[in-house]
Amino acid sequence: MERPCLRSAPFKKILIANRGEIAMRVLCACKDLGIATVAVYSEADRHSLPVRFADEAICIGPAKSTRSYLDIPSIISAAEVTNVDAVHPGYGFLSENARFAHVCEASGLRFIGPKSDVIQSMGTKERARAMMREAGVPILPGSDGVVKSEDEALAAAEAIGYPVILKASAGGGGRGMRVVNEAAELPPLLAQAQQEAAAAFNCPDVYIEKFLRAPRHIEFQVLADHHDNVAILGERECSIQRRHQKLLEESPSPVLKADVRCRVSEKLRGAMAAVGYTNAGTVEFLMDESGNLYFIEVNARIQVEHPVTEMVTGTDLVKSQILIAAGEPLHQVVDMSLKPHGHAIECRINAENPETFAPSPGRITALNLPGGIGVRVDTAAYAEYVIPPYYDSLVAKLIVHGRDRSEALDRMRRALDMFVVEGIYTSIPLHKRILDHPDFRAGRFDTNFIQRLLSERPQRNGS
Ligand code: MV4
Repeated sequence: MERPCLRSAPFKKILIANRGEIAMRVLCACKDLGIATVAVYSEADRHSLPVRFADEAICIGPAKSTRSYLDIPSIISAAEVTNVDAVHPGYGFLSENARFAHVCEASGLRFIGPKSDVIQSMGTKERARAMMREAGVPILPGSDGVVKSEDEALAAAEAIGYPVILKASAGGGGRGMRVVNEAAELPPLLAQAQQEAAAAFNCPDVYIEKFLRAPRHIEFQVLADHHDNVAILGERECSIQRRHQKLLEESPSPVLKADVRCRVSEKLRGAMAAVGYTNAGTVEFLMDESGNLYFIEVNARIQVEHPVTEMVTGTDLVKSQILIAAGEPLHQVVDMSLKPHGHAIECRINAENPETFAPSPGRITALNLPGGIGVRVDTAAYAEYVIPPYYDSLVAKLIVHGRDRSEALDRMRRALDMFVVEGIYTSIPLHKRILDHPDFRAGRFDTNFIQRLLSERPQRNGS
C-alpha cells in the first residue's frame, strides 16, 4: 500500500552506518517515514551532506575506513550514546558482516538486514548454492560443495567438463576466482585460488563450477518479511561491467523471456522462504546463449543499482527494508497488485580517469545535475565538494525512466549531455560511448561488452 496503516512510527531513531549517496538515500527514506536520523562520519567526511541533513551527527574515527565505517565498536558506541532503535548499514562496509549484525542484535539494536545466521549462510557461496539447488532453483554443473583435495578437484572438473571456474567459498563479486581450461592447469590454479582465498577471506575453501565464457548477468530483487512472505520485484540486467565494477544497469532485462522470469521468480519465492531470508536482497544469475538462467550468489543487502527497480515497480525499497525490519507484513509494505511498467536505466557516474580508470578524487569546481521528466539523480556531491581519496569512486547515480527501452535510452543520452562535472574526471564520456553503440542499443551484449568496446578504437574525448 502507498501509505501503510501503522499503529505508530516503526522506529523512533535510526543510525545510518554508511556515507555518500547511500547515506543520503537512507536519510530520505527515514524522513519520509518520520523517523529521526543519526549520521556517522569519518574525519574526512566532516563536510558531507549526510552530516548536514541528519538530525544528529557523530564522528566515529579517522579517514581510513577500517578505523571508522568498518569499526564495529565505534559504530555500536555511536548507536548507544545517541539511543537509536535500529541501524541501517547501506551497501558495502558492514552491510554483509554477520558479526556486526549479531553485535547489533546483542546490543538491543535492530539491524536493518537479514538475521546474522542467514547473512553467514548466504556468504558461504557453496552453501547458498546447495540451498538453492534443494529448492529447485537452477544452478550450473559443479562440485558437490568444497573440493577437499587435488584429486577430488580433478575428478569434479572432468565430470563437469572444461572450462571450469574455481571460486572462493567466502568470496563473491569476482574476487578469488580462477578459470581452468584443461586438466594440466588445474593443480597450480587450485593452489593459487586456495592461497588467495585464505589471505583475503581467512578461509581457503574453494568450489568448482562450469565456466560460461560470455554470460549475461541478471539479478532478481527480493523483499521478504518476518512472516514467511516473499515478493520478487522483477530483475535487473547488469552485464555492462568493467573488472567486476558495474557501470550501467537496467530493468527489465532486454532479453529475459517472460516464461523464464515467471518460472525462476516462483522457485525463488520458495527458496528464500526456506532459508529464512528477511529484508531486501538480490539473487544473481548468469544467462547462457540459449537464455537459460543459473544461480550464482545471493547479495544480502540493498544494492547500488536498486533505483532501477524502484522506478519500474513504484516501490521504495529502502522504506520497505525499514518497515520489514520493524516487523510489518509484506502486504502493508508493497502493493503487489501494481504491475511493473516501462523501462529504467542507471549510469554510475564515477570519479575516474577515462583512459586509465584510475580514481580521480579532488574538488568539484562546477556541477550541473540533469533533471526533467523521468530523471533521478542519487548523489551526495555538490559544487565545491572535495571527493576524498579514501573511499570508492561513485559520485552520483543517474537514473532515468521511460515508457519503453528506446525512450529510456534517449532520455539517458540527453541527461548525460546536461550532466556537467568540472574539476575531476568522470565516467560520463564512457557512458555516452556505451549508449551510442549499436550493439548496446539493440540489446546485443554480454559481460565482455566493455572489454570489446575498449579494444575497438581509441576513445574520442567527450563524445
Ligand atoms: C562466473 C562466470 C562464468 N562462469 N561463473 C564474476 C562476479 C561473480 N559474482 C561471479 N562472476 C562470474 N562468475 C561461471 N560459472 C563469469 C563471471 C564473471 C562475471 C559475471 C558477471 C558480470 C561480469 C563478470 C565478469 C567476469 C566474470
